[in-house]
Amino acid sequence: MNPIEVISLFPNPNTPDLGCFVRRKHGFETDPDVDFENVHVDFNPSIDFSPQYHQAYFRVSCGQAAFFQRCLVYMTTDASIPPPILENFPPNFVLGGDYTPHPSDWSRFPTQSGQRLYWFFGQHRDPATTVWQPDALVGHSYDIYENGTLSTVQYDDTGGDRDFNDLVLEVAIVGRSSWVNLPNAPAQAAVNRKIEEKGIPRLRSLLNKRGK
Ligand SMILES: [Ca+2]
Repeated sequence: MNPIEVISLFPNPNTPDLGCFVRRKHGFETDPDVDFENVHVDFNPSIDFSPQYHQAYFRVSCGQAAFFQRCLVYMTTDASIPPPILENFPPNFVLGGDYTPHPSDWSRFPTQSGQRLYWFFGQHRDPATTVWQPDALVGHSYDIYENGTLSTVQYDDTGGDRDFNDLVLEVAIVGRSSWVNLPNAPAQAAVNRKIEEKGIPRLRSLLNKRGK
């Protein structure tokens, strides 16, 4: 088994442990390198943050939409866009759904190493119809933290008013260190030998008295 796929070797908190805010790299903008039509891409390693291991978190933070809003989330190892045919290639996560947007809990992938790309497809549906539509536009702001990065991703559903507030996500990439790589405390071995000689006999004696 590949040790990096064993999630128990890494911390796995429910919320992204980004640490303290460091600086805002840029405010809201549509970046033609990572924002395409209704698709936003986050990736790691990046020029701002390149830990050996990383973990991606994402949630709906809000949205002011008359339509239902959802976001399909995919992870890939290269820059090939995941196909839209859900029957053949289901998303790894779906945020939102058949309701107008409201804040969600954080979802997350297991810790990864190497290059990973995270794709966020914003879509909407008029409740009076049955067909989901791609949103028209997406952009994001980008903040640097001690232990990661945070994108605030904002979609405009029809592109009619370009207010970019119909669906708002937060996407965090945090750094991870494996407990396997904890540095040793060399003096602990001598302490353990002392406990083995003097302490363990007392412990065993105590265990034998239990229940008598
Ligand atoms: Ca709008």
